[in-house]
Amino acid sequence: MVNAPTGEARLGQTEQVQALDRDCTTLSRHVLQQLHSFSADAQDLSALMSRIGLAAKLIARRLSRAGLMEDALGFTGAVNVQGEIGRYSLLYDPIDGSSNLDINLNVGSIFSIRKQEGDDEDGSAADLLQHGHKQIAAGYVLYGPSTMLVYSIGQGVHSFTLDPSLGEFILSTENIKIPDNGPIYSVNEGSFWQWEESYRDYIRYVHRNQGYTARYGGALVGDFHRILFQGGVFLYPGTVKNPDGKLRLLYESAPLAFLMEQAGGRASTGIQDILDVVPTKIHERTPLIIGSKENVALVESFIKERSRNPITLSE
Ligand code: AFP
Repeated sequence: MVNAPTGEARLGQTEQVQALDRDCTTLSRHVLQQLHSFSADAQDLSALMSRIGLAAKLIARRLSRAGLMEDALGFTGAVNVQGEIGRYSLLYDPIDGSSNLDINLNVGSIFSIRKQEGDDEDGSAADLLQHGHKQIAAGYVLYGPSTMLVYSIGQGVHSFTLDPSLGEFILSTENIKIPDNGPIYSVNEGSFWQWEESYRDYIRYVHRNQGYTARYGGALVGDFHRILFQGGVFLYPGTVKNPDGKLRLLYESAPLAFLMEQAGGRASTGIQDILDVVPTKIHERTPLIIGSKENVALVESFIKERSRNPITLSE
């Protein structure tokens, strides 16, 4: 019978040795490898990614103690904002899915990096009101059983797992590719009564056909992460309360669309690609259909059908 304390000590040392043995590609090293450059721009971008990694570690640490600390639950961080660092503008949703915090379920952070254009003298950040192809990097952090950071600088999508024993994000999967088709559809069906008929047509279809499974976590980052790895589609249509959808273009839909296209998937408003949308205001909302190519196309087909035949006999 192994004495638990000694056993735990041995297990701890083994884990730490394994953590140091494997090829530890850290986040900042990977960014510089991806850039194949040590230019000032590359150094700035690597430094910015390192700061994002540090912020993620600080949030992960605070979340790991949620419930033990005053007001850690329902912690939402700053309002969704953007900040300027050197040559770059960073847009981020610091805690996406904050309503999950009160019940200790996963939440995430989403970020988008754009080149700063002009001097933004009036502070309007007008240079941010451009389509999503202007993004040079994007990613998210998923605070779950482990803390994962997933990012792209336009050369594939790569995931890192926070190793608490090292205090570093270590490369876990390179060049993630989403399946062209998948079984998951992720949507809040409680809003069915608020949707346009085309979305209802899609839901009726998946209810009547084999091979679909519903998963909805109430936090975009966790739902997106599941679909990125298993295939399928996440949708947040316009509703009575939010006719343009609930999700924000610049710091939710556009960064995830950047990642999804890098992973071989698609992201659409139902009418046009998310990355083609040019916002008129910083906090603009859009409907979002994002995931495997074939699953996104199926949802769009119901929208196209309804636009051709707007009035049909009710089901
Ligand atoms: P909260 O941050 O208010 O929890 O909203 C989370 C979110 O913006 C996104 O993460 C979810 O996908 C979506 O809202 C859930 O919205 P519904 O509760 O309307 O389904």
